[in-house]
Amino acid sequence: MLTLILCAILLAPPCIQALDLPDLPDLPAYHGDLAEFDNLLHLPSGEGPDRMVLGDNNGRIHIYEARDGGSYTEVWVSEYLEGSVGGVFVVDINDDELDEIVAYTDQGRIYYLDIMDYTLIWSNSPNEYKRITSLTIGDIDDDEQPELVFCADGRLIVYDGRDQYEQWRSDQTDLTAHQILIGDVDGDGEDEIVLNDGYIFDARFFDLEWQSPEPFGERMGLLDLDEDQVLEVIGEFQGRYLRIFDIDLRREKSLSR
Ligand SMILES: [Ca+2]
Ligand SMILES: [Ca+2]
Ligand SMILES: [Ca+2]
Ligand SMILES: [Ca+2]
Repeated sequence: MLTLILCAILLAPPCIQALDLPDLPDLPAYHGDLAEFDNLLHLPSGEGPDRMVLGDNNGRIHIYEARDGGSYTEVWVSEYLEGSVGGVFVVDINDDELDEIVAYTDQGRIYYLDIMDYTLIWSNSPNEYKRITSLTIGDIDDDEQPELVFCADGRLIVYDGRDQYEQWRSDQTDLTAHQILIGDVDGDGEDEIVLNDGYIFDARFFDLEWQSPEPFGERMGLLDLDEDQVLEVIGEFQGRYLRIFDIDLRREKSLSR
């Protein structure tokens, strides 16, 4: 019996892995989970050794290549990018069927880099935004290219990824989210933009659907935990404590029986 229970536990799908995390080296748990970092990503594997992109606090992007024995070595470093790097992405941002490296900084700069030779393809103008607190990328409308969705200077901004212009900006000027997710969190078949500071916007028409009286945590994930085919927001507070929010019911889920 005990063996059966142990097998069931071992074979149970690990829930957290269901969140869309990049594949990073399989290190022992005490090395920390690098896949959780916004500023460290594997580049798609090609012919050569495994490569990683890392954005640092001092405004530089680094490329590391795998060497024997599980080590990595730096093979390229960028010029200074204005501000601390807030996040890096690998995505076909300009709809030419080739992935780019996309990075943003806390001082309002966005950069596209070539994924093979790391040359700068595009950056926004230095004075367009003073501060970006969070940025994500997703295709939220009918055109085929992805949009950059970010909080800049207190507003939520939707920015065309290929043609690089502001498609929309919120009337709200007090938005300072540090994480943004895109997903259908109320089961109506349309995506919402979820800000960790408690705002839910319709991703298509940008109506403010709900302003939660409290934030959803410093870090969030989306998962359906109650089989109603609606994703819940799982919010992490102080780096560990979890609370679960039913956005369709506009309340924190009660987990007590
Ligand atoms: Ca591209
Ligand atoms: Ca689009
Ligand atoms: Ca929805
Ligand atoms: Ca659910």
